Amino acid sequence: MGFLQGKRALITGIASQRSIATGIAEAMHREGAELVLTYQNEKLKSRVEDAAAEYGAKLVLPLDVADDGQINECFAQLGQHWDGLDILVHCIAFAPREAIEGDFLDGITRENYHIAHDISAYSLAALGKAARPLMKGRNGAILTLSYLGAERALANYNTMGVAKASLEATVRYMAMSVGPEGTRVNAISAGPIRTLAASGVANFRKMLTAFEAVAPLRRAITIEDVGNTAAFLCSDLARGITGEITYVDSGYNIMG
Ligand code: 0WD
Repeated sequence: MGFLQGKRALITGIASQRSIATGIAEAMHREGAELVLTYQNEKLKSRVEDAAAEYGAKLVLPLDVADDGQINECFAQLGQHWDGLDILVHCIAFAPREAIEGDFLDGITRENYHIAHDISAYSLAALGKAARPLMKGRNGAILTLSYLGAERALANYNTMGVAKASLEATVRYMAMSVGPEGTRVNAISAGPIRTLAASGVANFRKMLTAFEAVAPLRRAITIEDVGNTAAFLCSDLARGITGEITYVDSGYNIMG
């Protein structure tokens, strides 16, 4: 029997087979969780439906986190499908291209800053707030994905780094908010993985090569690595862990 047997999980952020959310769906399904998946737009719908078929998810819902109406509708529909939710996985980030390349100040505008924070950080709080009534009192877990650029100034990551710092602080404040109801909130700070989102970051390939040379484990991270840690963090095995940022990065962050 898997260690997520009987758990119900909503997983956002599947955009391709390479998405980190795909690795998380795979691991959670393997450990016995029932899944519902969301897709951002019509273009991604059929891919997410394929993933749903693979992981036995009986419901697939549209969810663009820029739209409050869609957030409300998503949880209304989820509430009709399930009478409670145990796991919420947030695998969503976006920043306009010019805000994630070159000189930080050259690429930043009020609009870019706003979009990056709205989609990449505020959305975690928005989903957590909408999910709260369904998650209350079930020893549930919320999980999001961050990156080292939240705490170090890394070339090109720029505005997304600022948004990830906000996301990590949001994890801590949410943990304080829903902890008394038995819900935990954590983040995984993943090493670089070649996904659609990563291809938007300038010089990603060069960064990956440098990462493999320096990281203690001398290898890149896979979506399976992140998926397995996500499954653990959202399970009762991790019931003492909340408000934490867990590094799944071959140890890269410990290096000077
Ligand atoms: O190296 C990496 N790939 C790392 C990614 C290292 C550390 C962290 N992360 C984070 C990302 O910042 C993100 O928060 O992991 C999370 C998942 O990213 P991913 O798996 O690397 O990327 P991808 O497969 O592209 O999924 C991200 C998805 C979007 O895909 P695209 O590429 O089409 O933008 O986030 C979703 C979308 O499906 N997304 C949204 N979903 C709902 N509403 C929205 C939105 N407005 N915007 C983006």
